Amino acid sequence: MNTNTNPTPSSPPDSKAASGDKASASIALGWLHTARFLTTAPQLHFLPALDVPEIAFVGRSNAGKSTCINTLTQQKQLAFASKKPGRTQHINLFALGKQGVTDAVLTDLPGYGYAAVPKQDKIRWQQVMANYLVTRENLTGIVLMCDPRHGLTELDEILLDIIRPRVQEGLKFLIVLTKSDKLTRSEATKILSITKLQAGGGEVMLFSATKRRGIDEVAQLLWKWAHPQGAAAPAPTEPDPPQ
Ligand SMILES: Nc1nc2c(ncn2[C@@H]2O[C@H](COP(=O)(O)OP(=O)(O)O)[C@@H](O)[C@H]2O)c(=O)[nH]1
Ligand SMILES: [Mg+2]
Repeated sequence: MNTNTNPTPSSPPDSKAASGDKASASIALGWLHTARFLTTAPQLHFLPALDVPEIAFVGRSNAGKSTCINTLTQQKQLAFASKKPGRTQHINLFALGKQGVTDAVLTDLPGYGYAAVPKQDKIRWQQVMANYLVTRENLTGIVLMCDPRHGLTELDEILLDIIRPRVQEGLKFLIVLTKSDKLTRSEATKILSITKLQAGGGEVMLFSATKRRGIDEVAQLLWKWAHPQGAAAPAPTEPDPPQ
């Protein structure tokens, strides 16, 4: 049996790897918990120019983006989770970093595809988002939230086309399949492999805020994106340096 086919990413088979994973997951989650509101802007040119790594969260309205951000940061109200999709119309920036020293920024981009938003507003927001994704200089990674019961929609595909050139140049990319608690095990396995084919060089992870699945894995990946040199935290898989 190949243990790699296990669709539940939170149960690594090897106990040594598991303890290393636990340590780095707790570093990553501690770091994400430092998230604090930085600024909000209705358009790209109002955003401050920054030189720390920036990770953007994007996705259709109702995909579970706010819930995912709140879960990762372990803060109930950081991103506004709403039963009325389409209401978050600003780009919101959150600073991350211990001791108040910002070493990365999370960006919550407005959800797209909500039917009740007037067409002009939709077009304007698609332009703001495309502009951001193409031109934001310190953008290091993009996390695309997708409700796996709907799969990647036309607007998600447009977004993938927009970011493809930057992904080819090294921009990190992750598709988070949210609400995975709504899927059976075999549905989860299937949608995971289909989405991996569509991800064009990006990673894909199953996630559930309610069942608390995939949290450690996503947190660790974001930490790595923001700390490519492994700064300020021991790499748990490395042997101890000689005394
Ligand atoms: N079952 C389940 N529902 C979720 C999960 N994450 C979000 N939701 C629900 O999906 C809806 C949309 O979530 P929200 O975070 O506001 O989505 P956003 O519009 O993408 O920010 C809300 O009713 C959430 O309670 C999850 O992991 N499991
Ligand atoms: Mg939201």
